[in-house]
Amino acid sequence: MFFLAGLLILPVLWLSACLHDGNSSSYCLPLNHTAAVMSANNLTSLPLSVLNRATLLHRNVEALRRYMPSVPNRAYSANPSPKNAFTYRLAAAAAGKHTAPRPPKAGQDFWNYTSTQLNRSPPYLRSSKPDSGEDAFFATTIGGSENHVAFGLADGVGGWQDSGVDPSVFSHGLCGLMAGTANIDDGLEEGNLIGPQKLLQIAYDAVIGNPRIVAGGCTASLAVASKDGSMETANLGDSGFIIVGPGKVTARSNAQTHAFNTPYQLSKVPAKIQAQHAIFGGATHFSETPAQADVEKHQLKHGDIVLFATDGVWDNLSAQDTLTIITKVMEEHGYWFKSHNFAGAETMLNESLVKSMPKVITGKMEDQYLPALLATAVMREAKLAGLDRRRDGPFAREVKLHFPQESWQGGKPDDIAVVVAIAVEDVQTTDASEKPMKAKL
Ligand SMILES: *[C@@H]1O[C@H](CO)[C@@H](O)[C@H](O)[C@H]1NC(C)=O
Ligand SMILES: *[C@@H]1O[C@H](CO)[C@@H](O)[C@H](O)[C@H]1NC(C)=O
Ligand SMILES: *[C@@H]1O[C@H](CO)[C@@H](O)[C@H](O)[C@H]1NC(C)=O
Ligand SMILES: *[C@@H]1O[C@H](CO)[C@@H](O)[C@H](O)[C@H]1NC(C)=O
Ligand SMILES: CC(=O)N[C@H]1CO[C@H](CO)[C@@H](O)[C@@H]1O
Repeated sequence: MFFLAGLLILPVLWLSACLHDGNSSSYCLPLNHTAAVMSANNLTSLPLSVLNRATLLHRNVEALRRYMPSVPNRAYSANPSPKNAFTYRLAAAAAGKHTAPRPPKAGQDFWNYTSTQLNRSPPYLRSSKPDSGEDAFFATTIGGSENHVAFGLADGVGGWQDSGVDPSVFSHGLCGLMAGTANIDDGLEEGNLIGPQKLLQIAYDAVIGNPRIVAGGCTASLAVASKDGSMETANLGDSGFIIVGPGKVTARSNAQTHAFNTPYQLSKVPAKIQAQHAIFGGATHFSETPAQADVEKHQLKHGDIVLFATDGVWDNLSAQDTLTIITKVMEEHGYWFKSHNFAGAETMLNESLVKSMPKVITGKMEDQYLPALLATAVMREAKLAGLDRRRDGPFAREVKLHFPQESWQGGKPDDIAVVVAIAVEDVQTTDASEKPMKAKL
């Protein structure tokens, strides 16, 4: 995987290799993005000749970079001006609808990720079925850049079970493909950051084209956040996100629904099922496309928290409930504090504490890693709210509104997934890549 990423960084030279050596079409394979994603999942399926050729090219380009720096001016400036740049700390937490509440355990109930950790293996975070049920999630750097991340989630549409289809295959497949696609994306080299809608489209096309994913559907909600703290989101259906600054929710997504409990959804309806429905009638399968996702741009500030969750959370917790949970964690650990010692005082961010969050996660830190603390706290509260039949969550209120004859008291049992990203703005001195160059000059 790592190797292939290196190979894909240089599309221009790769293309020229394609042209010069012309006749072997297999040389050009990685240029096709869909094909590249598929082969990234199975490196051994790339012909040996391609791999050897790629190694050679990769080495030559490294050599070129070293001896022919494209921006020589910066190397001469005695004191390059420091720039601020964002990096990201992330975590996911999940609970299947049938798992009883339990103390959260790393690798089972929550997973951590940073954009700043080198040589991680596996290179990106993605959900697998037994841990999160039909809800799926992912988090990854974009093309290995510590300043750019993509993350989000998808909620498998449960109704597919009636057709004998496992709804988790679609949602986990989609998230895995988004993670893999973003992780090897080479656009940054040319200054083109892939957007969340494009990422969703590529993964969706791959799911539709994948014969192993027979049918299914899911909602999708994701973001791409970058070096300058700008973030673009794409949201389709009733999963969604909030952005939280010290003491307040600064933005939230809108749910897209056709009707009560029927979210916008991506789906794959096999011809056989379509024909059956045409003849015998039956469930209507809604089928939106990534083009119908809500796309928004947001500017993050140092310490901002972006929290994505599936409807297993939003049916149970309002944005305000979620803020209360977040506030408790942030204050308990000293990340937020009250500006003065009186009630109603403004909430402030401990900027240096946020900056000191670990860049590399080791086993011992997991319990205190802030994004994981936040994700697990929200996941657990949603789970408990769901189990608490006396609590009237948003879902229960909606049921009462639409079906007053139902004596519904609690939430509906559902899978839960939460993804948290914290933006960390830090002074960047010089690029690491400039160091060897300076040494030579
Ligand atoms: C890219 O690869 C995919 C999968 O192999 C294939 O379906 C598609 O036609 C290819 N596209 C181009 C432009 O070659
Ligand atoms: C990878 O590709 C090889 C060769 O085509 C095949 O034998 C193997 O089963 C594939 N593995 C997976 C996990 O798809
Ligand atoms: C921020 O946190 C650090 C480390 O816990 C602490 O030493 C410092 O006093 C805090 N700053 C403020 C303004 O609370
Ligand atoms: C909250 O979601 C949980 C999990 O989906 C579900 O079990 C519960 O019923 C929901 N709770 C409420 C109050 O909606
Ligand atoms: C349980 C878990 O997810 N642990 C991971 C935390 O992050 C480090 C660094 O990415 C991984 O090595 C651990 O496996």
